[in-house]
Amino acid sequence: MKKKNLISKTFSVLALTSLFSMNTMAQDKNYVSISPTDTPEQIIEKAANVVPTQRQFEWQKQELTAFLHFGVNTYTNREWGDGKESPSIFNPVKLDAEQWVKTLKDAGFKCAMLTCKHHDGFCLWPSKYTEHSVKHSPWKQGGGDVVKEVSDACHKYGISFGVYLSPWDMNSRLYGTEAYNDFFVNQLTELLSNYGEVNEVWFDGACGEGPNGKKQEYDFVRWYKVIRKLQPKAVIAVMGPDVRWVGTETGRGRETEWSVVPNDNLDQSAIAANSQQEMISAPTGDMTGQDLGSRDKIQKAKALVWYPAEIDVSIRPGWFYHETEDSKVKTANELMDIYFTSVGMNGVLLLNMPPNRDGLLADADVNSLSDFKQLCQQTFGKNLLEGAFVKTNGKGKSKKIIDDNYDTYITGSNEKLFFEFKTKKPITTNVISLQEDIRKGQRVEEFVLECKDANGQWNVLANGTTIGYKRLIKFRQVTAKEFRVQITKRRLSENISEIGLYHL
Ligand code: FUL
Repeated sequence: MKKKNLISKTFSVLALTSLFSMNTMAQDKNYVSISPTDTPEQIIEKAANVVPTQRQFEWQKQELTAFLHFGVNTYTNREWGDGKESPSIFNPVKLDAEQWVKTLKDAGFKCAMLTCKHHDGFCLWPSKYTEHSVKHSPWKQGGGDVVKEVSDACHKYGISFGVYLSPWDMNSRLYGTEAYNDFFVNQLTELLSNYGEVNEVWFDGACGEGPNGKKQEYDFVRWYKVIRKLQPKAVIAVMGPDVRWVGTETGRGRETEWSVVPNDNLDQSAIAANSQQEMISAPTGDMTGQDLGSRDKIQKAKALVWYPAEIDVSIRPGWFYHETEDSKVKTANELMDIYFTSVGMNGVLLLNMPPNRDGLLADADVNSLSDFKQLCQQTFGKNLLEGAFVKTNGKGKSKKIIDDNYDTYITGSNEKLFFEFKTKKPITTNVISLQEDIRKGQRVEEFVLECKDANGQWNVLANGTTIGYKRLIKFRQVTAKEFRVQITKRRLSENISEIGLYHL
């Protein structure tokens, strides 16, 4: 069956998803409807043909993105404020947004996202629509604008800028009324009009009002339309249609992470409820929610959508800066583990780096991030397969798979792909990296890495399920000259961009 016939042009299951049709950049579509008459094989083929929008692809390629949690909580030493804080407590006398952004840029981060307004409602920019902002703080005699300083620094250093604007607002009198949606749109419009290009907008699902608290119906679709109009390149994350919250704040994605999931996962109230889970906790081992996009799951779907995972975690136990946590900053090795379980599990890492009361990133955080960068460089600076002789499905020809260029790829057609690598000298390795060209869909379901021992026997070193944009696996260290990677299960002909072996 031809791909074109498989893609419904009349998808309109939810108001939310109708927004996808506003995307004019896409090649193929990032959603598909499932018809009751589709066979199981047709559904798998449909899933394999769902692709990211251009903005989703650009977002995914970043790999490393950062959160900057900063605001009145930095001064009250709390994680959640109450909206009653006096703006007079906000006084970051040494604030240097260039230090924040340069630290991130030097460490390889591609985006900085500022908490422009957290749940306490305090605005880091002089919003016209509230008095609860920097304009009534002593900082720069009320003439300062943190959003401007951070966005200017991002544009100067060439990384993208993201906006966190909390839907829950404990300060606004309007919260709980229909007028709050107008207020919110006004604030969003300020942020998306006055600070240059914005590449991500983050809507948090958290709300601690409780059963007797205020109830606010958020007019999400209206908000999304404002974003699409003012900043068409921005992805809308978490309570939004483009990027999915991975489901924990531990830095761990899923071993099997499908970016194509049933549309049912876009249920906004369910996402909101889940985001109230513990902030930093070890993986529970509970498999609930572990399977989002398996063959079984998608068979029951009404529609499928490209909805990739973002993994948010803080470099410290809390999201905001607390001096008592200076000794609890994650080490470079811990950050590397997180890199493996986020970026290495087909996700984008959103690492929080909270500035302190002076308005600077603390030494402990800066040092740890720079050690992490060094470790990344040492580990991934050079593909140990570089210069190896490569055979694809038994034939020696293309080196596209080890050319360090994501844009060149090899497609498995009738036969599943297998690659054999022979290095000039023995290499010592314990890490594999694999990448699919996701612009053609996510297709690999299982793969295996082997090496040839001294007796000419192939031994399994690692196996995995999904690859997606990137899959990293650490395995027992070996020294050998011959390696083999086989794609053992796939949804449709796979497109492999890169394979690398490394040593950590
Ligand atoms: C949560 C919030 O409640 C936290 O304070 C933090 O902003 C985190 C990223 O999201 O839902």
